[in-house]
Amino acid sequence: MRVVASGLEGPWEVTYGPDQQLWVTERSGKRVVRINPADGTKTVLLTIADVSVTFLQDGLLGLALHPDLLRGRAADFVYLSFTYDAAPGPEVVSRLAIRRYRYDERAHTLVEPLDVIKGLPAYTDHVGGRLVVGADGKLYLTIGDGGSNFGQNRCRPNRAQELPTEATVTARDWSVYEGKILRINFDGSIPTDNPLINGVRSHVFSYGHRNPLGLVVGPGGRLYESEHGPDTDDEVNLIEAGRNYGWPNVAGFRDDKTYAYSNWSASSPEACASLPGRGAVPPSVPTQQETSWNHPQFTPPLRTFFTVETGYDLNRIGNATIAPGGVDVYTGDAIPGWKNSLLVLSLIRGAVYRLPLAADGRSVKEPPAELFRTTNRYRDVALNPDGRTIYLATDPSGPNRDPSGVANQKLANPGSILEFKYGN
Ligand SMILES: [Ca+2]
Ligand SMILES: [Ca+2]
Ligand SMILES: [Ca+2]
Repeated sequence: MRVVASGLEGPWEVTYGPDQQLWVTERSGKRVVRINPADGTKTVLLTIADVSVTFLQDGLLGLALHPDLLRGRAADFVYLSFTYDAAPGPEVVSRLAIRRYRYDERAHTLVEPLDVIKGLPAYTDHVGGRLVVGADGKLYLTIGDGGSNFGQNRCRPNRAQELPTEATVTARDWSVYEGKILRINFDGSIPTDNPLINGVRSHVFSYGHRNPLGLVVGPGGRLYESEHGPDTDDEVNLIEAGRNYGWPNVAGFRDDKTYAYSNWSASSPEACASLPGRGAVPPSVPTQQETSWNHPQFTPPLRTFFTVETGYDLNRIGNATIAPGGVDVYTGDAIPGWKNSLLVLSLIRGAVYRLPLAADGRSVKEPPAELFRTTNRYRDVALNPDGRTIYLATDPSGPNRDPSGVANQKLANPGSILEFKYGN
């Protein structure tokens, strides 16, 4: 392991560019930096003044490079996702946006901002914001459920199962996009071949997501995603058009283990706001077993971290979760046995989990192997095309957990890019 760069303000996306440089967003620093992986030299390409940072999940988030960047095809474009304040005045009304910039290769700056889409939902928890360009030349963006029906937001109805109508699409009311993965044309419009869901075509590609923080394009153009479960059942999913990934009716598999959907906002006759936030779920809150809900498009995960039996000790931090960050697919030949493996990052455990994919990419062959364990929170990953070199971005702060489940706030390499190299 080698520290490539440190002192970064929340590195959130790290992408290996066609210029053999690392392209990094700094979430709270509101900057895009280009880092030379050989010597750690940083060049600030852009600072976005109107990025809004209000808590530990929002700010400057995703970055996706146009497939023709630096190929002389007049498409030197970089796409960024970020939160901004949509209301004038002191109150912050957070929304998510995608903006395009052109990379000026000579000046090493990002210029000519053009908003692709604005007004997407962002709330005070579970923002999402991971952005990729699919093999089909469309933008894919993850949006979290806003933390609705959970913690401080438990009285806010969860909308991950709610679908756009013709009326909301016509009104450009994107608020219903909480808990969705979107598929978007480069100009922000709705692709004409997006799935019809309940008879409506919108930006929605898939739905029923909780806190999707990882998204990557794998072999065959298949999309793999990672998302946080509640206190069990973090998921790794194969994302396909029009599918329903279950949240909040199902966490992980439809197995009635540990999780049942208690809809706090529907509490009656006692209003949710009058209920205590701790302790057992009060009887006024309707609670539904996973198997009492069924949906023809329900799609279970490829793998959970972790599905445990009812009664398992969930009081120790991260006992049945890894809190997944970014995800990537290793497709090289250099590391024996690794070809076509998913690499899933953990925030809470400071580790990377390698999941070997079956030949058709539609299932995971073996249990995960744990790699690169350090006292850090791994936020995102990039792979060098040499197949030997893996870059990991680390959070500047936040909880980590030692193997016995004791929480630890002191991180070994906060706000850094770490390199792990195979062999030599
Ligand atoms: Ca990445
Ligand atoms: Ca799910
Ligand atoms: Ca379950």
